[in-house]
Amino acid sequence: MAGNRTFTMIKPDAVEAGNTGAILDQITASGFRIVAMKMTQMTKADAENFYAIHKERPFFGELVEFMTRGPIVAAILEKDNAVEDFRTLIGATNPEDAAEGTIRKKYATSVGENAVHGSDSDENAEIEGAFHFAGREMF
Ligand code: RTP
Ligand code: MG
Repeated sequence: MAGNRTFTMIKPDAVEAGNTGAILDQITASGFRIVAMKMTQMTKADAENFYAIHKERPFFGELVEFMTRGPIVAAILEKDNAVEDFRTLIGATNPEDAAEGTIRKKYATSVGENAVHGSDSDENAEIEGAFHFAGREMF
């Protein structure tokens, strides 16, 4: 069975630190199939739109600044129970609270610079995947 989909970004901190390969390896070793993937850099407008839900939060400006400071790796992933299982794989937002072995525990350096994004619902996975990829880029 094909399963369902989630959307991820390897964030600028993890790309800068050279952790892209190790993170992708952990993702695929955990049973996720890559449906779409690219390296790209978000503009300020892209990040403001992508994170519009957080625009009233005190960390919004910092988040936009961080997410646009260098390239990211964006990907759509497929697995049974993809959204929930991927959130488990990445761990809590704050790496201090993340479980041992999770991607954020291993690679995040702070609550803001936390290495990876994972969609929080099937609906948002669809919206976020469509934000970054055209249909012909999904396989
Ligand atoms: P994400 O959306 O990136 O997968 O992370 P999340 O669901 O675990 O966390 P969320 O509440 O959606 O926050 C989005 C991103 O904003 C940054 N953040 N900074 N300085 C802070 O207190 C703070 N809180 C959140 C993080 O980069 C977080 O992943
Ligand atoms: Mg979130």
